[in-house]
Amino acid sequence: LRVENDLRSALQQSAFRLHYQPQIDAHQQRILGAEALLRWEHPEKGLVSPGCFMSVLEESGMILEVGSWVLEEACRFMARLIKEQLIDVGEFSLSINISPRQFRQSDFVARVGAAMAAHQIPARCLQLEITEGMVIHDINDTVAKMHELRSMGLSFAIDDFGTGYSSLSYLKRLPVDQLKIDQSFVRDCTVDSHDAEIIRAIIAMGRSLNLKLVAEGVETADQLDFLRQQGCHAYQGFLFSAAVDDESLSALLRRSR
Ligand code: G
Ligand code: G
Ligand code: MN
Ligand code: NA
Repeated sequence: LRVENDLRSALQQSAFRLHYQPQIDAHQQRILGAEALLRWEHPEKGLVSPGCFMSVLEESGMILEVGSWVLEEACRFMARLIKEQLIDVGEFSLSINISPRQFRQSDFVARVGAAMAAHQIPARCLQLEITEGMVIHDINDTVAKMHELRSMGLSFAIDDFGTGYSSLSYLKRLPVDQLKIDQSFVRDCTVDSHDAEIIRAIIAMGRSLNLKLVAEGVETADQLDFLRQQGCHAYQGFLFSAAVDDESLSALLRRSR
């Protein structure tokens, strides 16, 4: 309850920030996009990551307001990247995490459309990250909304892939473009044959469904080598960069042009 109240003040006082983690082509050092990651600038604790408060936002319903802010802020930033010609439209996409409750809002599709229109950004610049857990609530509604958003031009990634209740039949029905291999499998993939096999299986399955594969939490060149050999397309992780603020991402993009 204490945290809930603190989060409400944070909303009122505009204490939320978005940081951005670059997504890199596994075969060449090229920035393909970035994932927007929420941060709370806490007066005493400094920057707080959502691991500590996402469940409170979700359970209290505050995620609807915070999620709207994230969408708005991400679109605003994307518009700036386009205006400053730091990216090429069609070659860079910004990924936004969407919580189950947010996705279930009846007017979610319209909200996304309105945010893009307000900032005049093309839909193909945006990707939405959803989790496998989202699907079990109501697969028909989820699939219908995904088709609508995709017909507008947005793309979808399944986040934390491999950690949820993924079944092949669900995956086949979902209009997704990308699977994000969870960092729990990447961490020990060069030393643990079990994790290596799971990654091989995810990549083989994803490729056979024509999906793009993005590995998360890549920290070492050995991990990247392994992933590349297995056919992974792109990665995020400390090896290239942690999530950074808007100015730092702009600087990274400027340097890479
Ligand atoms: O940045 P960090 O690794 O601490 O993020 C922890 C988790 O919080 C991530 O797995 C991510 O999916 C989730 N998350 C981060 N930002 C957002 C956001 O803007 N909205 C939602 N719904 N989840 C987020
Ligand atoms: O969306 P998701 O819940 O997967 O968010 C990824 C989280 O992992 C973020 O909180 C981010 O800060 C963190 N992260 C990003 N890159 C790395 C990395 O290379 N190693 C580790 N340990 N964590 C990372
Ligand atoms: Mn994510
Ligand atoms: Na993830």
